[in-house]
Amino acid sequence: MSDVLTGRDGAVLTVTLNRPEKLNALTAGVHAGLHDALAEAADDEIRAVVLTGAGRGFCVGQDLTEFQGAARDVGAHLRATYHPTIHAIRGLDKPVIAAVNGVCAGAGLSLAAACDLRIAADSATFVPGFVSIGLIPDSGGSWFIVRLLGQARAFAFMSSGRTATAADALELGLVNEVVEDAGARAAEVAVAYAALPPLAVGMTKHLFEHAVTATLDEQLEQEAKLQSLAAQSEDFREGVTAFLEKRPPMFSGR
Ligand code: LHQ
Repeated sequence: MSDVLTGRDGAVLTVTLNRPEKLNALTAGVHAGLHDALAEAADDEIRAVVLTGAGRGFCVGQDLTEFQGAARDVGAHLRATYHPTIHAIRGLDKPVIAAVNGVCAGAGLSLAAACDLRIAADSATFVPGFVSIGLIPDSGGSWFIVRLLGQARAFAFMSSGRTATAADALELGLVNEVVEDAGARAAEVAVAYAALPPLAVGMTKHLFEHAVTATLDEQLEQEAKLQSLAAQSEDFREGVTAFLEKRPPMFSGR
């Protein structure tokens, strides 16, 4: 059985980390599967992606047995495996929704934080992980988590090693929603995205990323640039026509 499974349902691609007995700890094999899955997600037919884990875990980060006793260059490992995964998620012109079905730790937390939305099961837990084993947040964890939580709460949480419940995570701003069945809710949200104009959704994703480091003038300019493109799309014409004709729009993605 493959370490990463993909399944298509219409325009939604679900990517499932599949090492349930190890709470979906990340090995070289999982990384390879994840890279292939995210390449599949770039297909124009796919309009939303759900990332989840099999069994009772979402992902507990690096498989520590791979590093045990070995004098590995961790920096090189991060650059070669984790960084392309994070870039692939951020680079996709469509939403990636983490369905956090269970425990989420270390680089698994970074992976969830790299997604556009996080929907947590009420049984999910969030474990900073890194500090408890003498490491610092990696795989974008420091970049994403400070943006989600703000500096004071990001430092307090990530340096504490303290496990956050799903309710804590919601309060911290780490997750968007807490529900009983994260997979079912994420599928519902993904289907809703699939009905929206994909160019506008994708550009909105990139626009908010740009806003994080831009000045007001740079952001106004970026909005003007992307709005010119959006306004040239068939989907903009369809959106306005459907509104005027009082019917639901059908967006083609062009
Ligand atoms: C695991 C793991 C695991 C292997 C559970 N590895 N097997 C570092 C280095 C290099 C490059 C990249 O980045 C990083 C950053 C990282 O991600 S470092 C890793 C950070 N993660 C952790 O430190 C989490 C370690 N795990 C735990 O603290 C616990 O397992 C938690 C609190 C997540 C869950 O506890 P339980 O619910 O009690 O489950 P468990 O501990 O019994 O785990 C179930 C199985 O999964 C068990 O295997 P076994 O064969 O004994 O049943 C664990 O050994 C295995 N597992 N995490 N990261």
